[in-house]
Amino acid sequence: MNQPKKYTVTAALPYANGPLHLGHLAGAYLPSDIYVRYLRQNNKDVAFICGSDEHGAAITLRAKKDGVSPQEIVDRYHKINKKAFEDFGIDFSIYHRTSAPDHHKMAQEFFTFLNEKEAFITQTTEQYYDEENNQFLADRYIIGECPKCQNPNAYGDQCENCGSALSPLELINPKSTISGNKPILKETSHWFLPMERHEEWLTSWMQEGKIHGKQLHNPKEWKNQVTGQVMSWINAGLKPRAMTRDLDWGVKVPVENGEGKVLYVWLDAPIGYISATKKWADENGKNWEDYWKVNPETGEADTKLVHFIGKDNIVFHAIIFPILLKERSDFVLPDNVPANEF
Ligand code: B3M
Ligand code: ZN
Repeated sequence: MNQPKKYTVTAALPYANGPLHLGHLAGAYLPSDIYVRYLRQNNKDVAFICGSDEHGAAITLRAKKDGVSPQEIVDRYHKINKKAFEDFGIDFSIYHRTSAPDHHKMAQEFFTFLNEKEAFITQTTEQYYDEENNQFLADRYIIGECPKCQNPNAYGDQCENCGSALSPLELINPKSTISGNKPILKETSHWFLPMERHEEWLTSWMQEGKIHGKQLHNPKEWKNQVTGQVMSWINAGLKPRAMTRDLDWGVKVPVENGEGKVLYVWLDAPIGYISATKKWADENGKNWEDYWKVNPETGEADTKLVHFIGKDNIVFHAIIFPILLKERSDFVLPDNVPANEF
């Protein structure tokens, strides 16, 4: 594999629902900053990308708790966290935010493109519903016992104890985190990413660094914890995963029948890396596509994409987002996903 002309280095977008802690810095931000400083000292062309992740249940639950709007929560913590990174000397090219209109536009264009090429399937399913608050419960709106490790406080989308990706219906003794009540089941329709369609290329990509025989990265450079966790999910059988939610805070679903629904935060947040790169590139006379797309003449990746994350985020950065990037067909895939303990 030839030396890349550019480097696109991303650091996990911290939720803007509270201050950073030293674990965040040690886990993703210091390692990424050290790597970028090394690249810059060697005169490499680097886009070092981060920003606030401003959608999802963590934000709206904090807003409910504080009796303010989600926008007031994210405005407060985007400012605090951006200054904390500056004070600590983490030298991002840009620290953007996913409540920004340009991000909503990029995420909606991404969703519409994938929807038009039928990368999603729509399904009507029964979902847990909090009658007291008239709200469907997904992700962190619902907790229950993890079916894999018996953690009593697993979330509707993930167990942070064993790292399993979950769906709310798998939780044992589920409860609403808003009212504490036992939820009822109610029908709703969503757009699902049929992840099972991608098991074959994901396996070859993860184990050999190859897709359709083309060498993309060196799998020996990946942490065993990352490849091991991805292969355990693939071997357990990937399932369709809902990519939209019945919520009002987030990126509105931009297609027919999307009223009252937003993009799942883990669909929109990684696209935040791309919208942040575009804002930075536009402000610096560069072309963002050079940092995210394959070279249209050669079909080769002229950039190396590296995602620095906490270990809870492996499934999103090494399975879900790569599927979305590959479905776009002209985007590069991550060359590495260094995951650390947060
Ligand atoms: N905000 C999870 C976290 O803060 C999530 C990362 C998004 S990176 C696209 O750990
Ligand atoms: Zn678990």
